[in-house]
Amino acid sequence: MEACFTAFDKDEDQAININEFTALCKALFRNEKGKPYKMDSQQISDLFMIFNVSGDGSMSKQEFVYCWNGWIKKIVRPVSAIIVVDVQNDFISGSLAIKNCQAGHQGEDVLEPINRMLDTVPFDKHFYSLDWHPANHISFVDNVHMRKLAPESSKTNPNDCQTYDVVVFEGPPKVTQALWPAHCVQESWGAELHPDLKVHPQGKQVYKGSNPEVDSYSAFFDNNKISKTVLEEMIRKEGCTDLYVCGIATDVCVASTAFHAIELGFRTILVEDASRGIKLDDIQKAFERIRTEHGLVCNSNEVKAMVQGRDRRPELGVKLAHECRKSIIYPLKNKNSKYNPVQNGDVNANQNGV
Ligand code: VGL
Ligand code: ZN
Repeated sequence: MEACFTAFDKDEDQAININEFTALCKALFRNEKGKPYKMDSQQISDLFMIFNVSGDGSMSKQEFVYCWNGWIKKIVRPVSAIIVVDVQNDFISGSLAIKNCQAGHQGEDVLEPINRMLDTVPFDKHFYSLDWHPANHISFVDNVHMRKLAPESSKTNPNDCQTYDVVVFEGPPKVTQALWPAHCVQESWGAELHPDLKVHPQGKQVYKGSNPEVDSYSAFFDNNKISKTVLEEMIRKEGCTDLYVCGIATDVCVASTAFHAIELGFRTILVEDASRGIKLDDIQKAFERIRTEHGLVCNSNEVKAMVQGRDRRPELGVKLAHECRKSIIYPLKNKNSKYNPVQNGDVNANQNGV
């Protein structure tokens, strides 16, 4: 910490100004070959404002200590987990084999990149989610007769309902549901992880979708966000900062897991070539949303350097800084301050330390 502070405090005024912070960002955010990532000055000054808590225009030693512990240290030494989503027989060669869906992806194509990452990347933790439905599950098209359809549903007669239709069930609670062929029925062959998928000896399995009345695309929460799985708790207990999400289906369970990971504050990386999906449009939309929410979409061969902290992406630095901002209590508005965080619209919420 000391050495870093001294190295970047070029003018030796015991504080880091915006120019010194710019040099720090340039040193911090580099690819594995040592080349700095391009960052615009707005991006850098937004980051600077987060850690210049007092808003006086320079980062004091005390402010730097927070920046070091909460941000720099984690960027240099992230704690990483891989979340392998639903690599189960039914999605590859069973009742919901995604090769029959619009994108024409082959589910088995996830196996090589996932296994290669498991073999070569030193993830700190390994998680495998399993879609795990009871036979009377709400998402199965053959079960549509079991529940009342709401008047506003696209189809109100169960006899008209087909696979992939999106219907509304009366409930209560009312629930919008896509209809799928029966899949991943608990204890069946289709629900087993694919036999060629490497299962890490310390890997943890997370079961989802076992409540007959609610579907669960994400490995964190059900689709109504009423109940959660054990995943978040396990990840927090391990102190993971970075989550690498991959598997099947990119635009359904992988995307939903990644969105929740971002929402929960984790630096989130969707591994594109280690995932296969259902609809091309939805896959692209998912990638765009991940990027706008300061997650990352990347390739399996880029993962090792990121996990080792040799390739450090500004996008993930920004995400972590936003999380830091949530836990900093900013001083109330000070009219004399040159860089007042309160003047920045979206920092406003922090006046009360929220
Ligand atoms: C999934 C549809 C239904 C998935 C699960 O794993 O992406 N898709 N249930
Ligand atoms: Zn399912």
